[in-house]
Amino acid sequence: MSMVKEQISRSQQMMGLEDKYGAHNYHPIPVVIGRGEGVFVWDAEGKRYYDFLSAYSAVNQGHCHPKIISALVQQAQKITLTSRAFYNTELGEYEKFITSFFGYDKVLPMNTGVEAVETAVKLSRRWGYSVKGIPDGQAKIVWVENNFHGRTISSISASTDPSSYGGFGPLVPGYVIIPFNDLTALENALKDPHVAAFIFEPVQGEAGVIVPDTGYLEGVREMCSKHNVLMVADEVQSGLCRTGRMLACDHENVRPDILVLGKALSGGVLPVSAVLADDAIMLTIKPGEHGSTYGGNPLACHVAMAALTVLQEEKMAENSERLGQILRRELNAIPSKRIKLVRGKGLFNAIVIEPQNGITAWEVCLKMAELGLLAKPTHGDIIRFAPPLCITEEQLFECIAIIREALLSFD
Ligand code: IF1
Repeated sequence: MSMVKEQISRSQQMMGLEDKYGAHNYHPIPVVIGRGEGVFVWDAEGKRYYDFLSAYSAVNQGHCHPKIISALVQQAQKITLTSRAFYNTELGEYEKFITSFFGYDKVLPMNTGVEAVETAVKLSRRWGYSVKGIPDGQAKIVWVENNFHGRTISSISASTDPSSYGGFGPLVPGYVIIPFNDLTALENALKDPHVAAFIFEPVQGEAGVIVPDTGYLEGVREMCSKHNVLMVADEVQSGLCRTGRMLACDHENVRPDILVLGKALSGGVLPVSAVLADDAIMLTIKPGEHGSTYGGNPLACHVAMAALTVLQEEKMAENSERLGQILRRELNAIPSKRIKLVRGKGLFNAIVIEPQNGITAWEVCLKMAELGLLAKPTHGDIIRFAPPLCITEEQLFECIAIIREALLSFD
């Protein structure tokens, strides 16, 4: 008897392959993306969506930005990787470009965001021992509750989320965790002479776009200086125009001692991250004491220079600031009792959903996907809204209409 192979869509086929052959370390929204351009992505059946997650703020410049792709393609035909065993013709130019762009003496190039965070931890400890004079092996690092800095053992050791650190112990010692947005708690923690650094996100992403009180960043800067503790800003997600300024720290004109960048540093084209600091900190790591096979590869150098140039040339911080105000105003005006809270800075926003009669943030995201807008819940009841920063006002209003229709469809 011939088995009539039921027609399943290409998307279903792709999801089946991932289920069968891939680790189950994610629970994605059931949409299979095959193409992206600017604010749009298309699924395997050709349906178009607005991307309201931007790959967790890695595609701030928009999907497949032509200038970034061109930089990639051109360099890919010359030399892509030399390793740091030798010099290469592109790295010095890039290092000069990015240190001048952000105003630091030096950069240590890495690949993923968490590698850059790990580099910041190592730099902080090394500075603590060789400059601050902390007894060897006793350096402490202060972090904040509900942080997210990546998935390595060292980063999850700072986490207060059991789904991040649970079942992966033993964890890294020497970490102190205090509440976010609490300068009194910070002052108390920094009095400990063994503290080398305070590492935090200026706006907390994974926690659900938690914006600290005005004055917090200034307070952190003052306290770190007062107690001779390095202020380390993890701007992997909050940086690169996402919050309406080039860096979230720029909102209070605060300069961290160590700046950590990733994600949109490559415009979503390939993993590129960077740690920036001045010589007194950066030169505490000597040749052969830290590195990475791909760190500072020629391809990444050109992609990153193009990605940063695009942010500046296309005034994406200004667009983020202006459209973020409109987005929050319009979200607050949606007459749905399911929206408990709207918060954000620039185009880095989130709504907190009041679960009612079985409708949670997940169902709202499925409905928005059906209507042509992609977003994903975090921590159950929070939906992050972070479109590419190239979005136009007209497109934003189309997205707001979709979000409104999705929410009201459950009422
Ligand atoms: C996942 C979260 C976001 C980050 C900050 C460092 C890193 C990240 C502030 C590490 C990475 C990613 C990781 C990715 C999903 C995403 C994420 F939901 F996990 F928490 F954005 F909020 N600092 N965040 O946000 O950078 O090593 O990933 O390049 O793990 O699912 P990475």
